[in-house]
Amino acid sequence: MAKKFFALIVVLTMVLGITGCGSQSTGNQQGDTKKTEESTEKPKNEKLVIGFAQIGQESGWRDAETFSILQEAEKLGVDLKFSDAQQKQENQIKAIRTFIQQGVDVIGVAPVVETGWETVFKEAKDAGIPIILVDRRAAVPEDLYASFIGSDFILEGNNAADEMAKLLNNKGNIVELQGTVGASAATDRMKGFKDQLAAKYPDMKIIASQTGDFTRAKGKEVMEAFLKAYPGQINGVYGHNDDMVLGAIEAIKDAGLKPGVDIKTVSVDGVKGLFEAMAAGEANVTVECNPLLGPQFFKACQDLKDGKTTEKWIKSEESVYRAETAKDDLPNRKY
Ligand code: GYE
Repeated sequence: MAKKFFALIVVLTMVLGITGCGSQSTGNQQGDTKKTEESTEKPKNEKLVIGFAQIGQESGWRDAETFSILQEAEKLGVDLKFSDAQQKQENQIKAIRTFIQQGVDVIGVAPVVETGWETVFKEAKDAGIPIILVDRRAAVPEDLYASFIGSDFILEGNNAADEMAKLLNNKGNIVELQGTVGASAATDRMKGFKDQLAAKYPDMKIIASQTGDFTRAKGKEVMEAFLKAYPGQINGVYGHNDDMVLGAIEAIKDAGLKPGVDIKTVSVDGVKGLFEAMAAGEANVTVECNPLLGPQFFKACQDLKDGKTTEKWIKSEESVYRAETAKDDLPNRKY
């Protein structure tokens, strides 16, 4: 599956002329320049010209989102300038500044962390370029972005806690694998889970909580440390994403325990790998978070270009999936 995905990325990269880092246009720059010389007014792009400042490639979820954006851009014939920030906010800010200089119609950004965006968003606003927040939020005044497209992370955290309570019969010790520190998806998934325990499950305790940066490798590393620090005491692991729990499953097995049985798992995303783990009896629940945001993103871009207003929060519709139905669910999963 991973191979197939990367083969498709390679094909799209060739078709769209996109590089892994930095930003490149997919359109005909010469043609655009000519038009500028001929007309006195600021030229209106006929084609939708979009800049997208992606975070990186930290998880299967992120790869699926990137693929959805690239695929939809190709389908619609969008001139997409795509940048991969390799997890660094400074790279995302640089990319946004480049997009402003290039005069794109709309800028999409998946903010790696929540704070530190105000200055660059203001620059985009002054240049008349709307910002769409994709999949993570930024802590900025509402007039600095047009829409947020994505999930309710607090609700995901609440749902994860309810699922963990069912698995543990309302009682037990939980360790938490946090996402990237300062990312809205991590902050709110942590809060949603914690608040639900406080409100409904007084006998369930988070005994340790540490960041695994949304990656499988770090999820494994942190789980190894938890297993050493709390031998025989961990009843459940809550991961802010599936990749980290897939890493934790390896650590649990290495410690001679049965993941999904001795230590229950609940995580967020709904990637295929986690369904496979559930089907194999090694994971218990995933709270879905939809990464296939390409179609909604470009629809909002087009609306903004056409002078229409878009909803402030374009919410994703999501479900909860459990091990019991994983085998039947697997063939229908799209990411
Ligand atoms: O859950 C995680 C990814 O921002 C919602 O980022 C997204 C999160 C997703 O790395 O797997």
